[in-house]
Amino acid sequence: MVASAKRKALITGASGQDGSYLAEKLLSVGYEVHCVLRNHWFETEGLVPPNLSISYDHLHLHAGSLENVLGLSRIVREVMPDECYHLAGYSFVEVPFEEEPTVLASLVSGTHALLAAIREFVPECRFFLAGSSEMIGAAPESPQSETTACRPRSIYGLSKLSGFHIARFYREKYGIYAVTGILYNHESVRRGTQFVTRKITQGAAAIKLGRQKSLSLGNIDAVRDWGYAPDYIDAIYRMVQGDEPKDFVIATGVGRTVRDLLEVAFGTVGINWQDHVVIEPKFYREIEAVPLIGDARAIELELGWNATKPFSEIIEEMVVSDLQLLQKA
Ligand code: G4F
Repeated sequence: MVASAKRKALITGASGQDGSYLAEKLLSVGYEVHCVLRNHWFETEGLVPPNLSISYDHLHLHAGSLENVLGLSRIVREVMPDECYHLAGYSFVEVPFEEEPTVLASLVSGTHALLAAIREFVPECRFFLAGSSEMIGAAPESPQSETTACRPRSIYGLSKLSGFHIARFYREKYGIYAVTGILYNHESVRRGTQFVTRKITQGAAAIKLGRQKSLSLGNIDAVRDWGYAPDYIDAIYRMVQGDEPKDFVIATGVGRTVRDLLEVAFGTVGINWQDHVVIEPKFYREIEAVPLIGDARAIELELGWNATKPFSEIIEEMVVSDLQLLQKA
């Protein structure tokens, strides 16, 4: 009897929050998982990206980067994936002026290189691009859906919107199954500490343990639609398994302020946040006239997806994890 071949998935950005959860999910459902990691992860023997510590031994690793388009093309040709999940790229919305060319060029040329290689070598491969609510930017309405006009307000948002159009173009012109998830903020214990959720949960934990006295933040009236990262991985997976290639908004539909976040995080450790939070202009960003809140009814209706974890549980889980991490350190 011939064993049936495993489906092969290729993930860029695998060492990040989303990539690492996706790698675990795909392994758990029987995929052969190939990951593109930046060269520096291969330079020191035994160095394992922390987010991949659970799945690392089961992954096939390839050194590559968005800037090395020939390298990306070669990886696609070697792996011949059934599914390609393109999650790599700059993820912080505030891009320093000097880095604008790199952020824009890497996302555009990296997305194009992957799709061009798919078209040439493995046209049946399904392609997913991690888009962002920042593609929509200055929204004319709230909540925003797949039909909301896009007017990015950052180079980051503009680069994601360009990637979205490259994927759409390859779908319409070449018949590639290429889709973009318009992802709103999604958090977990693996979130980077530069993002406001983790900055606050880590800060609350450090203050509770007496390791830190204050926490400096920007605009605490800013509103975001915060969901749970593993839920968003489920949405991404469903999009790639769909009957037809379609782009979807992935969001909870509920907006909260950074103040709400402070209440839950500091409440988890029984501390009054007002006694510790300092507002610093350097972290300030303009507030959107219309808040970025997503309308995910299309993916709920068409793919049966739902957000499962309430905001307060996500933040409590992050605070508890940060307490444990700091106690171990
Ligand atoms: O956590 P943030 O830095 O996330 P942001 O900018 O919304 O971007 C995240 O979500 C996007 C999807 O919607 C992704 F595309 C993107 O890659 C990333 O994952 O900031 C959230 C809010 C902002 O309104 C910011 O002004 O928190 C506000 N904020 C207030 N004080 C702060 C701070 N943000 C940060 N990072 N640090 C502060 O001290």
